[in-house]
Amino acid sequence: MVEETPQHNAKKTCWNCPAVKFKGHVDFRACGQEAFRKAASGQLVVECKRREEIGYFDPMSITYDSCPEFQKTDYGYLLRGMTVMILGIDGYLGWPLALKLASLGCKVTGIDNMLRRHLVSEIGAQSILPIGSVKKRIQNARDHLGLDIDFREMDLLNRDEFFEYVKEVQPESIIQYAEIPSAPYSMVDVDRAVKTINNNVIGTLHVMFAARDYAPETSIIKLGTMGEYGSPLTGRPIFEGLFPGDAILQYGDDEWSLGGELTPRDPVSFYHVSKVQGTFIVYESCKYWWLRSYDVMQGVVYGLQTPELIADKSLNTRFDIDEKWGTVVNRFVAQTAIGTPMTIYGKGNQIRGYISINDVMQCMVRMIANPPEPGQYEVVNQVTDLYSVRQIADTVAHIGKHEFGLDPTIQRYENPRVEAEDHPYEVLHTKLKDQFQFVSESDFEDEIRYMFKRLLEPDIKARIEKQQELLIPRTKWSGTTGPLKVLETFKP
Ligand code: USQ
Repeated sequence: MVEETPQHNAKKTCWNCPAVKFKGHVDFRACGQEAFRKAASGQLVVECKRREEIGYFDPMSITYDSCPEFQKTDYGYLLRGMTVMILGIDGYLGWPLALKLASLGCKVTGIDNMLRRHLVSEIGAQSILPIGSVKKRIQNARDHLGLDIDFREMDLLNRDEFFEYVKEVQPESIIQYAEIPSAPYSMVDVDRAVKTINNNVIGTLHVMFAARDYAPETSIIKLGTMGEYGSPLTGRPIFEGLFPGDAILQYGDDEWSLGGELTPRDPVSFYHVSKVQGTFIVYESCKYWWLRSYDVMQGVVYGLQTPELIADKSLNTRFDIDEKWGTVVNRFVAQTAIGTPMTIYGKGNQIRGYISINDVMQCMVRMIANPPEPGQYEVVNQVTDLYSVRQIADTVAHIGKHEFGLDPTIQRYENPRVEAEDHPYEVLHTKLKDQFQFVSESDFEDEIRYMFKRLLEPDIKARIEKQQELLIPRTKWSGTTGPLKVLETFKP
């Protein structure tokens, strides 16, 4: 008989479970979390919010695989009917995550202030996959997948309303997706830089204070970005947020341990600066208030399919391809689909970490299923592959030409951004695999094929053509907006 590999969180205990009430606050900083956990074993008692009948018990005495409140899923043991709050539920990632979690039996509730729709339409663009109102999307999820999703139109910046909501819902997990995600948008002018920083930073502060006061056991998953780290020119590795225990700083004749300290950040736009600020807010809140969080350094996301999204076209997630709101892989496929050139900025040797939307969903569910310990702040680098911009253009061109009969062109522009164009990029991203049993289910080329298939549907292609002008880069990091010099045009 083949022995089944135990699931990543099978032996986690009530110590990690957000359904447990910890009585009183204990300052774990005095002794370190690990030491505290050991010392607390057998001495600390808790209550279960879901199974009040068992009274007080040792949190280390019940494991997930032995608790009837947990169900076994493909993503690990998951609290039955877990209450998950998604902030920014109407977005590119928020919507598919809502569908995925609801289909796993979670109670999904979310807010959105419709800012993304508004900002995209402000520049004359729109999602090129048609999406209905949130009310309609929720109805479609009910009709096609039998799912119930709770939605409130609310601005995370409206503090009183948001605090009331957290108090009422008592989320077991909060997903912070309610951020303005565009680097170019944040660089247009002072208004947009301020709006980005204000929205993202104050929003995250609200999340942490709401958790402290109304849901202290909740597990918070905060979306950061790989762009927080920049691309260190020395080629030193990009660790997962914190230096590993054996990292050493050597200076002069002395050596110091760096273990556990936040690694350097070198953000590449004011949007990325807002994410670095978010990192410090979450890191400090976990330390001060015993909150728990995964800070997810996500690479550039691409693609448009998850099993739930493709169940029916009315369940599409939004898909932007204009110069401000579209990301590079999605843009290149859209540009090639309508016969306009792929716009490489500068040399195209810039390397970034990438991940498909389907893999993002898998990672998120695994992290939701396996919450951090009280007081634990952990960073996870959420990428699967590294590519240069030129490699992406070549792959899109190859598939477009040989499998879809298209005529791909590349146009290199003077780089509107301030970023290194030739740089080493040594990213460590082992936690997803080692701690959450994540295995990628996506193939880069297959995702591009699927995107071509959808974007070449006549009605979708027509929607891209309508915003053709908006595909051309115009936003410069210098603060001016206008046409950029074309350096080279060629057929790959
Ligand atoms: N690029 C081009 N041509 C284009 C668009 C982009 O050459 O038409 C280049 C950029 O110069 C950059 C790379 O492609 O070197 C990635 O750019 P992007 O616009 O796809 O992504 P970025 O601005 O870095 O931001 C996106 C998301 C953001 C997320 C981030 C992850 O918009 O929300 O945080 O990816 S990361 O890049 O790892 O920081």
